[in-house]
Amino acid sequence: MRTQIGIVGAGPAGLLLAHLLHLQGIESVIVEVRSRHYIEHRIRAGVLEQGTVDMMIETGVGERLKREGLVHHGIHMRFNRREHRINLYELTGGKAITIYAQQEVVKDLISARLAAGGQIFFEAKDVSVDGFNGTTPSMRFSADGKTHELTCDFIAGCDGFRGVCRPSIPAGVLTFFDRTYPFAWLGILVQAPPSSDELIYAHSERGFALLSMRSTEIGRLYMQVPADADLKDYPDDRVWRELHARFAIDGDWKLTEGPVLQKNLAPMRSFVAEPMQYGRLYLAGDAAHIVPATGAKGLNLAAADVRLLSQALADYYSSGGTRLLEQYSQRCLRRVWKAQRFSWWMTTMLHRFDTDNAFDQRRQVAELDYLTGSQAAMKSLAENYVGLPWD
Ligand code: RFL
Ligand code: PHB
Repeated sequence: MRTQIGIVGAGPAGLLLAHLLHLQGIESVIVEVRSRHYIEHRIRAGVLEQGTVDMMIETGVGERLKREGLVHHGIHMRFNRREHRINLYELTGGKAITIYAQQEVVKDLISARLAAGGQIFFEAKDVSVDGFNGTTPSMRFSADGKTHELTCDFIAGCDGFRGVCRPSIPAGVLTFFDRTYPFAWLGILVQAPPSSDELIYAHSERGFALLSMRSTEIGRLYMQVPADADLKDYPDDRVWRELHARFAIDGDWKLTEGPVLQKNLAPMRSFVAEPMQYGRLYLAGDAAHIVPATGAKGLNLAAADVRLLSQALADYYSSGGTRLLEQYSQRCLRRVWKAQRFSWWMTTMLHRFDTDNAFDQRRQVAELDYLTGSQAAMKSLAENYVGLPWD
């Protein structure tokens, strides 16, 4: 089997890359370890930046997003039992975020890809990549009971943080930058109308909590728990009790409970691998970098990476030029590091650290107080939150 671009992973990065390449007349094949059903139901991100939304609409995969996505013009910050709204729309000259679940993005991209005759191998086993340090990259995998070898011009490693592409790069080539946090997020999906029209980021002495949603009928709530927390220690009533306490404000606001449809834990980590390329293997999305979810940036960064990669590959196939391919890593990393900084800042401002003393806690509250009282500070948050310009 032969194609132009071999793509490992059918997450947002791999699927969007295949779609953007197709629009430029470039062929690709995607190889994915999980089943279609699994990736179409994996619950993860919810917040799309303005640029990600615009890109989906402009490239013809935004019809359902336009119909079903919830456009939000602001977010709320809660601390000291009070709520403060940040008007993203006004502070950014008319930009917004859209709530549209990652698995819906994945569904839309899979159906567009298959409708265009694209090939995706689901439930592939023993996926490996080879030859990318020379001129003949290849991928091997088994699917449908057969072993396949796919030769290609380039490989795109879009296989997430635990994929095979990054570890296939020889030792010593990449430099890793990382930070782990002493907490994780416990997330619940709730069958009840969200208790706020807009997201609420809550700082409290008991730790961070976040109110988000998936639709007008389904809520999504998160709370900070210790990094080694075990779900069995968090029955629903304990989670609700904790959420009520963390969101509490003076006034008559109430958190509406409902049946918990799903409960999971997500680790918090910052990670960057540099450079994002070796030979003819290009890394994109979580395969190259991870941000703590507090900034809602991971999926959006994956979209920004593959936008640049598709442009660089289009330039290569149309003119033979390699300049954009050579610049790929450097151009991505400028944006990645800004998102790293923002996500780290949001995380450290809002979470409770065991090592914090009373000074640190006062300082955190002062930071939130400054943020919500300063147009300049709110504008800085807003422009990062809705998404920095692509380049
Ligand atoms: P993915 O989505 O992990 O996709 C990688 C795909 O590769 C497959 N794979 C392999 N395939 C073939 N061979 C192998 N050896 C393979 N190994 C793995 C996997 O099965 C998978 O299908 O990476 P991608 O495409 O880079 O996308 C990144 C995003 O998924 C991620 O950054 C976001 O979910 C992060 N994130 C958020 N991002 C946002 O932009 N906005 C948000 O609101 C937001 N909220 C979140 C989040 C992540 C969270 N968790 C669970 C960590 C909230 C949470 C709780
Ligand atoms: C979500 O809705 O899943 C979500 C929202 C905001 C975040 C992270 C996750 O910062």
